[in-house]
Amino acid sequence: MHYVIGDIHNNNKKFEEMLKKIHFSQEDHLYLLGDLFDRNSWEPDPIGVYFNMLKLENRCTVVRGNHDTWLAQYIMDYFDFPEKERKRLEPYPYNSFELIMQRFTQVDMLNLARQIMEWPLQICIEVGGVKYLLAHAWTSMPDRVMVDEYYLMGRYFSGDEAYEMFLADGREGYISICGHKNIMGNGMIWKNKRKNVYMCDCGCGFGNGRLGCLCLETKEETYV
Ligand SMILES: [Mn+2]
Repeated sequence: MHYVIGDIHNNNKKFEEMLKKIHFSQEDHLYLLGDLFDRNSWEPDPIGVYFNMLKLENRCTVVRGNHDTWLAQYIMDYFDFPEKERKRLEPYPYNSFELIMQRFTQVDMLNLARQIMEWPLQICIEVGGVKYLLAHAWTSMPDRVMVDEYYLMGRYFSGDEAYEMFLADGREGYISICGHKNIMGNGMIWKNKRKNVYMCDCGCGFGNGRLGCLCLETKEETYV
């Protein structure tokens, strides 16, 4: 089976719980829709999320989210800055940088940042004869490559009208699956009437949120 999981946001406990609940096996493949890091004020575990993702090896594909990008860019900027002057840098506005700094060396951190920046902004896959576009905030037709912010930020980049149109119509010939925003604020995967857009962020970064998982073959939704 092919599974898609939205924004994990440092919630390693729910990530592990989900893999157990869907009985994720050697034959399965997992797509993560970005925003693995930041948020979760009660039990944040960015390194746990990262190692669990690494453990899945080639059974896991990650598309990059805005928070992943911001973290990677901050890490690179931080170590580019002369050591004595780093105190003058604005602190990273979320918790992941500080938490990872407590355990990773400079080399580890820069490797993490480089790896994050290699995660694609959009992937196009075919499962059971159906074509899918997977991106963090919204998708483009594969032959129309847009700037990073387009895929990372969705409505903030494009304006509300274009975003509403995307949610209503999707992309012709594809099922689009994104994360980034829990559309109804109810901790559920959202889908449009045409069933060609699925929004999988279920608010996992927030105390009352959940982690959602969509199975591509069955369209079954699983929540923890
Ligand atoms: Mn996001």
